[in-house]
Amino acid sequence: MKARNKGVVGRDWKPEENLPRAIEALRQAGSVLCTMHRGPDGDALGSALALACAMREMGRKVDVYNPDELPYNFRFLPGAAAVLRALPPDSTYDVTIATDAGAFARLGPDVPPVPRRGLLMNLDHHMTTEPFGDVNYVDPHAASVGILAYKIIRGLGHGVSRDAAECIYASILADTGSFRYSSTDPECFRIAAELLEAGVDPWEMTVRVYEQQPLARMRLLADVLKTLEVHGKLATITITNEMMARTGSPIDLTDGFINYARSVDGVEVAASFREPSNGGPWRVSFRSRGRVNVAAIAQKFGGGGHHNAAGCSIAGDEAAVRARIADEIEQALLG
Ligand SMILES: [Mn+2]
Repeated sequence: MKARNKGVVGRDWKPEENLPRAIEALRQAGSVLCTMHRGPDGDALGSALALACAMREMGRKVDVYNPDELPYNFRFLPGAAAVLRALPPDSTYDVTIATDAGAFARLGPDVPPVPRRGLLMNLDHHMTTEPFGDVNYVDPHAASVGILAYKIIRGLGHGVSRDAAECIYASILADTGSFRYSSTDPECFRIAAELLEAGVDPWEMTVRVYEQQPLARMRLLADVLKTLEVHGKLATITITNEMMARTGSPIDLTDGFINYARSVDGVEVAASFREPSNGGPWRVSFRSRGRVNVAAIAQKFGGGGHHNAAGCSIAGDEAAVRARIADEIEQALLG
């Protein structure tokens, strides 16, 4: 386990060498597929749509593909309505871009095989990402994958349109918690300033992303917060199938709930337990305040993520899963 952590977490991705490779591949591409991890979040979707916008503006043929529901509060983004849930079986591309994916296995089933997908480009900032691309432009220091998309668009010599700027800005909001998390750095403020100059309206973006929540989400939050437990520096919440069914919504409305658990004074690590739907594994998400690297914990269970935000899936009965997680977090807090 240690060797694996060492190999993956310590990898030198050489982003400054791979950015020009990504730019060159897209300069030569006539057709592009943009895709992202299943169950997309604001960064995965925003970065994919930013590149899709820019490549279409540059006259390229572009498809965007994800088989799952798009996150409710990011469906307003330019190009979101044209995201395909399935791809024609004979579709071919010069370049296939995967944003924020972490692993090839997290992409949808319709991603074409070699050679129909062309060059596979892995754009990511997870420290645990797998080098599954033909080009791996990975920068664990980037606040969001939208930052990488921004650098590619600029590198192509293309101005950032208002549409692309909104997608990039949304990706930064999503992954920095609106410029609050430790991923927030001078670079993302500088780029955000340029996005405002390109026409992004910050208040409009705030309203769209944070102040147009489905009522069902608020009701669900009330249910989930009743499950909050605090044991020392660990806080947990639990999301049951019964709670999800009561919302009557097919979409995942739980994004961000775990942050309430972490926000309790004195808590270092929060974990959220999502009950399996039909015999599948428990889905466990982690948030850290900074002392504990939760990506390393998630990795022990085959998952991954960032230092302060990660997740994994674990099979087993509820008590056993909780005990294993509590044990790992306790060890990490002692270390
Ligand atoms: Mn991301």
